[in-house]
Amino acid sequence: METSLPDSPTKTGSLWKGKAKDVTSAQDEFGDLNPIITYRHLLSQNLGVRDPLRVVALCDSDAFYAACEMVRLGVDKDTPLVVLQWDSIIAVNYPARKYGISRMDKKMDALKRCPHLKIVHVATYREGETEPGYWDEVDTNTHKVSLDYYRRESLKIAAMFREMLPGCEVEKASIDEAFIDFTKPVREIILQRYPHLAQPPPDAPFGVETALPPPPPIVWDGKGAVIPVNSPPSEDSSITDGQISSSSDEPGRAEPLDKDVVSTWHDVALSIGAELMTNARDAVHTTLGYSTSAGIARNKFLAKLTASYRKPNGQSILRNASIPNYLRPMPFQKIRFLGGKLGRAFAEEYDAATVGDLLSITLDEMQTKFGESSIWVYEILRGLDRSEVKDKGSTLNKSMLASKNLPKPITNVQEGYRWIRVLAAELALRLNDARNMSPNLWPKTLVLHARKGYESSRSKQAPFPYTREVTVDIIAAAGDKLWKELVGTSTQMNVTNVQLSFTGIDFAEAGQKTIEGFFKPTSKRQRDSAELTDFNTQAEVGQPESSAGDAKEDSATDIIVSHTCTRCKKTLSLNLELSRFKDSEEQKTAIAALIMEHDDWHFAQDLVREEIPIRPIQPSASTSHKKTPKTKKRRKDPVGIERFFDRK
Ligand code: DCP
Ligand code: CA
Repeated sequence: METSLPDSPTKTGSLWKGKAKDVTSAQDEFGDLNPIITYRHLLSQNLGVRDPLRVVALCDSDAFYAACEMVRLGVDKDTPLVVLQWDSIIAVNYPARKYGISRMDKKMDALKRCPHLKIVHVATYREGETEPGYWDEVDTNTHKVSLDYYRRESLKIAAMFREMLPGCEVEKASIDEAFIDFTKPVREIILQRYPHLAQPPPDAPFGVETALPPPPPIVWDGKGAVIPVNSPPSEDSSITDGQISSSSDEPGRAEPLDKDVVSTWHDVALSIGAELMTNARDAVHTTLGYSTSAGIARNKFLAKLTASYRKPNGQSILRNASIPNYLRPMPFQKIRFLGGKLGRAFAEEYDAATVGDLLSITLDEMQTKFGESSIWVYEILRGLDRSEVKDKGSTLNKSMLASKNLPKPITNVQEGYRWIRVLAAELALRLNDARNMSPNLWPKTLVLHARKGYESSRSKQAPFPYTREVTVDIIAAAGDKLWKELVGTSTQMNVTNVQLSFTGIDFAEAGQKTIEGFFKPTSKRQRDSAELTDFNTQAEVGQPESSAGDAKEDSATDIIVSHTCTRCKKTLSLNLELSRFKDSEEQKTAIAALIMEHDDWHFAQDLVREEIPIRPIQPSASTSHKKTPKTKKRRKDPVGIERFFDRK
């Protein structure tokens, strides 16, 4: 979309003026770093990822889990603190990092380095408890880690960004990171501050296609560290997690400015993005107590690389002009997705270590050796990333998973029930958290996975009926049922990982607001879709069809419910003497109990006749996970770049 005009005014202010050779190579290698920005670019509403005024930030919380614990405990900001998960340190606050403590250390080693270190073990679910807690004694054999508190704090931070940054797109990228697209509000602010740009002057030679006049000087002070154009990152920089970070203790310190590099309108846009980012980060700090670090650049990939240039509590800006010297010395294997097999293959193939080493490889050559999709690598090495910042805040999280690796494997059926209860507690808490925002969320399916050693897992699933209150008991009862099915007649097993998950989470519609919705569909079609196949049954109703669709949460007092089992065709009726049931919840529980009881009866019958239609987990490794030919799908061998990624 960018327009190149031969005699554009900004052309004379080229970043690469006087360095003809550099102009060619940098522009070739890194795309158009100084595109001509016209009135049309500024006045267009929606230029998307090709917008030459695009401003994206990545904001990452500093020492996040440790910061959450500091907020919870109200400890002083200078107290060294680490968060422990069993024996391993998973988060280290910055005061503790001064003692040389890192995430890889063991608790005892960390204490040797800093005897007054505050050590907090992450919250855990303890068997029999419905809420996670911080206990004096934790044991991986009986407890399960809970990250719920960190998730909640993370949601608060994202909500504050959304509130503070109207018009920005905010995409939560991980538990402590968010991408923010500032392009839209930045464009509005440019137009407010420089109203003469609202339309091209009457003598503009190309109308809206005329380039904007030269930008005003930019005051970068207080906006963050501007990554230098001409010098590579300073000596004390180190690269962690694919990002260059500096050991500077001066958060927000600006680099000396590159005097000979002319500012562009994109720089103006970056500086405005930086102002907005600073305000939002300050709000998070003062209101919620979390310090963050941000990187601001032309796209997501570069914003992420920039975010850890100054940490903690820092903000860094990568001007387009600084991209070449910032990227060239970077070890490419530190870039996300280039750390594994693929990165090693590139390193070997081209005897290369840095991004600069790979820039001479043509796209053709790369694609011949690594497949068509390696265009992705080709572009990333050049700092090009066209991925959008997408606010998924309003999109529903379709699933929730509670998982436990079992250092002490489950060896008998009873132990399975215990773990299912622990996992059910986590799911109940997470679903109810989500229901605080959207009260009618309905996880339509409950899935139980069990894995033995390194074998692929086996699973069972069943529809999960809508209930207004989803308690640990309800989930555990449904989970127990799946466990029963999964283990079948086995008395011995060796399960090393167990997972319980909700999938197909959706908003329940009016007619499905309670389980009653299952029992009083209005039509055949609705009846067919009102599966309750958890119990291999189909619901039927003795209610006049006309009023059946109007189910309200508490208005089920006059419903007559019956239920036909698809296995034996027996009709189970809940004899509704109205006075027996206080409310619809009780009715619901009663019918569910009736069905479960009936299903249990079938289960017992099957056991006696050994007719259980599922395969038990066998203790023997050689036979247990063989799939029947029917279910076995032949996996296509990976081709091209896919060869370098492990299938999970
Ligand atoms: N985390 C974890 N195990 C890892 C990496 C991270 O449990 N191997 C958790 C703990 C971290 C949180 O995720 O607090 C965020 O991870 P970061 O990599 O962003 O690390 P921090 O936020 O702790 O530190 P930094 O200030 O370097 O971002
Ligand atoms: Ca972080």
